[in-house]
Amino acid sequence: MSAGSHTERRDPHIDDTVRVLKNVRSRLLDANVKVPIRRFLALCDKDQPNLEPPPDPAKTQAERQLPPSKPGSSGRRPFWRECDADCVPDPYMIPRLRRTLAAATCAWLVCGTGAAQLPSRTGTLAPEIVVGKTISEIECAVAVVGTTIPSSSINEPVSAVTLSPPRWNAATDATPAHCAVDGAIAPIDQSGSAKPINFRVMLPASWMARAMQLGGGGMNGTIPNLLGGADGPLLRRGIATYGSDSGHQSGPGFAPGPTDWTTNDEAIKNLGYMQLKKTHDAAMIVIERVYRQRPRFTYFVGTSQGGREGLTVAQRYPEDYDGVAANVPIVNFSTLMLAPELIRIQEKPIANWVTRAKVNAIRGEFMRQCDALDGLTDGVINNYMACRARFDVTEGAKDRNPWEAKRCPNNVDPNAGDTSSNACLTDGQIATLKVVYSRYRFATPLANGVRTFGMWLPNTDPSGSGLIVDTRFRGQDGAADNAPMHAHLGVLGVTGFLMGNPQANPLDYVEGGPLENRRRQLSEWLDSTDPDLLRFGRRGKLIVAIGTDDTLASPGAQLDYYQSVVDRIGRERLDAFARLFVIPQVGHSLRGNNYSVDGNGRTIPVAPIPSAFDRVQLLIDWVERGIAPGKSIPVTAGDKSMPMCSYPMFPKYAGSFACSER
Ligand SMILES: [Ca+2]
Repeated sequence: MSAGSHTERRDPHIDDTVRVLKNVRSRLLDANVKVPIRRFLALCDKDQPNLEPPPDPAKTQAERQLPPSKPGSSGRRPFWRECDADCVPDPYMIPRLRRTLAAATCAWLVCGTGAAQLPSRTGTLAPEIVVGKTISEIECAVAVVGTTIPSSSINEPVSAVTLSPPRWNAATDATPAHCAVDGAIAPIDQSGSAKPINFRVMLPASWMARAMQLGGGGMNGTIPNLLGGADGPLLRRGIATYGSDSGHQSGPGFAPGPTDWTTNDEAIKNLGYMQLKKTHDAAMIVIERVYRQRPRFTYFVGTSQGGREGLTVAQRYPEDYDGVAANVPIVNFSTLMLAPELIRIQEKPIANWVTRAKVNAIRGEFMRQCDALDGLTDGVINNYMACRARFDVTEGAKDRNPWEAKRCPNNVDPNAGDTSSNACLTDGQIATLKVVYSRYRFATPLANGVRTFGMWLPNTDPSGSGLIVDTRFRGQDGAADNAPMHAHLGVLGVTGFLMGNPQANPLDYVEGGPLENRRRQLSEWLDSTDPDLLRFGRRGKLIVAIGTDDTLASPGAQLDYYQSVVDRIGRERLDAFARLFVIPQVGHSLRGNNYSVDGNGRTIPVAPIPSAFDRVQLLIDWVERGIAPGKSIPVTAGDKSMPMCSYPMFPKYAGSFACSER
């Protein structure tokens, strides 16, 4: 049979089946399992799913629309050998192939539960494999779970781990039956500002030997939604989930709680990284006590702060995870908390104040200069790299002014209240915008030798998350005597962590001043900027996605981190285990719209930008089935679809959208 006819018959479902089959076979060979597949068939036959009915012998070959057998063929074709190279199985083999897949899976289970443990790729013994294990209310009991975990079992310093009595939750329409176990990890520090880490483990009645640690959000302080939220019903996927409040407690709802923890170094280090390991180690023990084995596959999935935590575990604890998915990660946490203050400090002279009246003029200028850079004037800036290069004044010719076209005549604003796109900008306002849209250079390098913070990218939300405000704050020229102190989501990282006083004025910060040593210390604890992901890549798979119109996280810092990883380990090695996706013009929720005015100044209809994808399934497929996501994968909004491109590619238009580097 010619290679050409093989290619014509290629079918993605067959490819998937073959890939899984090869994976199972290779693991069986790794484990030195040489018992014939037929024997496992006999062992497991009664439990086998009926994957596909056998071909109807009454039908002629023509009726089955299959090509004729190879002349001289015995009818028993060695599809293994065919599948070792460029695998394209003969259609006659597919029922047999699928039956063998079921048998091989069965063999895998038999090995896992009985005679042997399968060695992992790294050469160490992996836990036993049991797929489809079930528990009931009987296992959800103090007698099984216990009341404590030895501190010596936790591989970061803790003084005690206590477990509350487990709670059994019967199945509802929304949630499958599961056991919930709460615990608390006590700090070493006995002072009042040191706090416990409260954690929870959710153990589904029907378990697929998977565990997933879920990251937090904002400044943390509450246990995340362990049912999965936007990532779908995780317990239904047979995943035991767990997570913690990260070692400090916010108030009811999302109200801020006590702030004394922000001056406690153990609490700050817990937030930064230690709680992730402590929670992981405690949860593994709870899982082992309940299911009597450790998970076969361990994951970390997080968004925003939780995305930073995902990068953190990949960098600090790479041996603990098979897969990490991190959406919109806060990469350079210590500086992200400071960055809004850097803008307000730049605006201390009243002449530098950019008011909200200028928002339409700013986004209109971004569109005018950047919309068409991707090949289509459609109100979406896809070519984020070229657009950033225009407005980041640390790139290109010295002293150039990307805002020249918007400069007020003679530096005098004739109508400061003009909110239209025609409004002009004074020199002081332009100086501030240069700070917001250019890399910020540190006085001295921070952790991992990072010298700059990427700030924000030119896009349609210049005032998002308080980047532009109409208030004068204490410490700024023109502020009233009773003016408020400037505050934002991460301000405690400046006042508490950095200045050691939650009541301090964050605008008193001085770059390169007396707080420099503390800045570097905090960066070591909090920033997930280590570009060397190779240790993680030996075992794990990583999927990251960011949006370029994100005003809460810093897309500039995220892109600079992506580039640092590429620089450190090279594109080819990175591609083997990581995807660093960028979705243009979506925000912190990875959702967004085209702008209502395109780069030519025409008003156009507004519609959502396609951005939806199932990261958990992508990750599971990659880790458990060896199916790598493409470097361009489709994302959707309703019935619209676009390619999502891995950095540094973007969706370029040439009759249709395709990922391109330039
Ligand atoms: Ca465009």
